[in-house]
Amino acid sequence: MTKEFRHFINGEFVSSERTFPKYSPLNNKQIGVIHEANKQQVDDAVKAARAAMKGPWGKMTVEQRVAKLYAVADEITRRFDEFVEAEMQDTGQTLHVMEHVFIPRGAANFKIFADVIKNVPTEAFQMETPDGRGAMNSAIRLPKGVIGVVCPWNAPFLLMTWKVGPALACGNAVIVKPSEETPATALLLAEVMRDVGIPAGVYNVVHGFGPQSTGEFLTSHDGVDAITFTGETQTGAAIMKAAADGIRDVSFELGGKNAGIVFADCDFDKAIEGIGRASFLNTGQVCLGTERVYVERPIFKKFVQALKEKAESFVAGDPTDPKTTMGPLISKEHQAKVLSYYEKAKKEGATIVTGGGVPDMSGDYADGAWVQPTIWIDLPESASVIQDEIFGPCCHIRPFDTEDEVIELANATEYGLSTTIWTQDLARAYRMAQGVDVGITWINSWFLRDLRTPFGGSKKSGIGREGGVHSLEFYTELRNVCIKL
Ligand code: NAD
Ligand code: 6OD
Repeated sequence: MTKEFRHFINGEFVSSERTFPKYSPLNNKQIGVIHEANKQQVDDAVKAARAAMKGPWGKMTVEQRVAKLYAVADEITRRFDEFVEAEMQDTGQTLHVMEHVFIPRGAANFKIFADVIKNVPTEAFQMETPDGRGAMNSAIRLPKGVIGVVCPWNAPFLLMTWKVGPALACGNAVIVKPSEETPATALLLAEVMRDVGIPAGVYNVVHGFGPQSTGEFLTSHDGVDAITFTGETQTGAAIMKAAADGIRDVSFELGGKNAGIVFADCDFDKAIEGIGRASFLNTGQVCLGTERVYVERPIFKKFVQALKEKAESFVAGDPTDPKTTMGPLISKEHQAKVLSYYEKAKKEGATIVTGGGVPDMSGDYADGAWVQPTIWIDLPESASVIQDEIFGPCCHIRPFDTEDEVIELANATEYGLSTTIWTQDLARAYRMAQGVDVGITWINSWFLRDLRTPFGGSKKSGIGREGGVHSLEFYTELRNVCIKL
């Protein structure tokens, strides 16, 4: 049955005249129709959000908001299987990653920020004044207003709620623009919001594309007070230009070309497991993933052989089958992009350790967006697969000899999102953490998340930090109140 993905504006599901098809990444068959919001509908959503800020939502106490966000989290958990199924259909990704990472994180994103807002202290200074009576100077936090939330397709529910959770906890209203590839879970969340009694207009969803479509209409709307965006660096630049009109604040989580660094003294099996996840989880479609691996020379050959075995152990297929460990890429278009890099690597002289093409998927899955997990060695650092973010299940591995050398290699990119470092020498690990220019350093781990910590990228990987109290910096306006005593 073909699904219809409509907008959610002012508490109602709304259609558009224009629609476009949604294809399954598993077999490229159409599974739905997505409505494309026009300027008027985006304007309706903005007006609804602005009205909600003046209505009951804007008047709620923190405690009442916190109770509502807990109810949202509990309702997501109650409808867990529906969220898993919807996200699996949109992305083709495995049951395991849905059940253990993406959907539980969606629920957690509401609880963690409800707890943060409940517990964050107010800053206050007692001042002396010439009359001896003094003044009390405090900083109060107010919601920023209407937030435009523009999302990617690679972990749709986790990444959307990572923004919607803190935005609502801080008392804002939101308009979410999901990726045109992944409309489903934003709408399930709309049902949840309605059912737990989040007032109409607080949470709105408008579907469509980016340029000259819904994304651009939203980010250039002067009724949107701030824009939070996760996606490609180039798109971030376009959104920043739109936000410049009206001097609106932006929070950006952008692309990456992250280095994995493995020293000879590492726990070898754990390093293989960790780099295997960092390079191949979610079919390599994780912004924090590792497409460049640097391995200390004494263990280089052994590492390449072991990571090859790891790559070849992935089982592609039906995502609902617990034995499946790798899904397809998001779309045929993205498959063509990733395969074009597989060709470039060949032309640039790579030795292909494993993969390099499309797996043999017979039957219903023959036309899906599948690619093989792929490992290359022997390329110069100037090669395009070492320079460009591919966003596929692939990595290049290169040997290194010294700490200084590997820091220089790791930093030779315009990105600065994350790194994963494997060594048993923690003094060295800390030196490395200071030397590699990234926002997030994992030592003997990867994608181990504590939602209270700052998350974000350096260089062209982002602007600002999200997580814990850091999210409050973006989602609230700090106001200084000075009381003369
Ligand atoms: P994308 O930039 O193509 O699209 C993201 C969203 O922006 C979509 O909703 C799209 O419709 C919208 N958009 C595109 N052009 C727009 C415009 N001109 N104005 C307004 N909206 C516009 O990214 P993607 O392909 O969906 O996602 C993959 C990218 O996201 C990768 O580069 C990845 O590294 C990055 N990413 C980063 C993080 C992080 O935390 N740093 C997390 C996940 C993904
Ligand atoms: O865990 C998170 O909070 C987060 N933003 C993850 C990003 C994953 C990118 O693909």
